[in-house]
Amino acid sequence: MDPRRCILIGAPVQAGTRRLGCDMGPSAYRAAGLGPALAGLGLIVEDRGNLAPEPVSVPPHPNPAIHGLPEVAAWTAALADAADAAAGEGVPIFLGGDHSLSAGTVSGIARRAAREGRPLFVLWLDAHPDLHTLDTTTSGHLHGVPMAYATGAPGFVGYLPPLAAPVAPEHVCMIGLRSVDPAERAILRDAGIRVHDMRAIDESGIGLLLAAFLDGVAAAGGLLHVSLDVDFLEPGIAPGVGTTVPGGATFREAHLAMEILHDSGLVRSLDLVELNPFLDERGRTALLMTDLAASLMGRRVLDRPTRSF
Ligand code: EXY
Ligand code: MN
Ligand code: MN
Ligand code: MN
Repeated sequence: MDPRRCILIGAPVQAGTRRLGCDMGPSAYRAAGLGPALAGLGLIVEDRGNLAPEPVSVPPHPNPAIHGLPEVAAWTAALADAADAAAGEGVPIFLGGDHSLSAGTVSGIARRAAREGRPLFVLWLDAHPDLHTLDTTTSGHLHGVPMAYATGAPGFVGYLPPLAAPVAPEHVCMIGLRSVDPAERAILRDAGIRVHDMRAIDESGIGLLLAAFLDGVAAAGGLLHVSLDVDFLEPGIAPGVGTTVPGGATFREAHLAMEILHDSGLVRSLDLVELNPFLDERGRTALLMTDLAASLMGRRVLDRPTRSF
């Protein structure tokens, strides 16, 4: 596996939300210049285009709210295989697509980590914990369930693909939470997931919180998957998302997090999720996410001059 090889995999997943537009995400990242930005850092970039999953059949679920379950099941299977394979060659970067895609990417990387005999850790940068099960979701939007699935919560068997290796909740760190539903709150309380909400960022600084988690990953000899949801960011700087929540991470906090992740050398795979180009303003969110991904993947001595949008 070559850590300087970036493997771009488009995942135009839309089924996880009724708000249309996320399926345009991969195109927006390409238009924003993600490939050239990474190549400009001296990295090897391979864009494998967009995945197109084979349809699967899934029985109807008793929760009548649920939307898009067969499509999410198909994406989960395809993305798990893609993540497992690509992580053996380089660092896969998944261009979403809504956050339901992480059911596939996290479970696929977990399968690879288990084969390599190493623990998988997940850094979840999001306003939401995405910890609903198929039974607790009231919106029925499956972008709200991927972490419950990937950590082996009950109720997914027979609906989403069987998990080869559930992620240990103690290996998950969520930073940026500020919108948590009651059912998710109960899971968070009991599961042992490490959670740093926005107040913790305000009080301690994102650098200290992240460094403490990364020390644990390094000490355990773990692999790290990072899942970056656009709504982790303050909506004023990242309007291109369907689930804006005020009070998110600032430009500097997000960049610092990416730079610390880069310096750690621990990141094995990355999701860029929830970008909705239809809601964006002249591509500014796509450009910011592209800059953040570049800061995570490579070190720049000086930041580039501000680009006009
Ligand atoms: N918790 C809410 C729901 O389940 O509908 C909102 C989920 C939003 C999920 C976004 C992607 O992070
Ligand atoms: Mn999310
Ligand atoms: Mn979110
Ligand atoms: Mn920077």
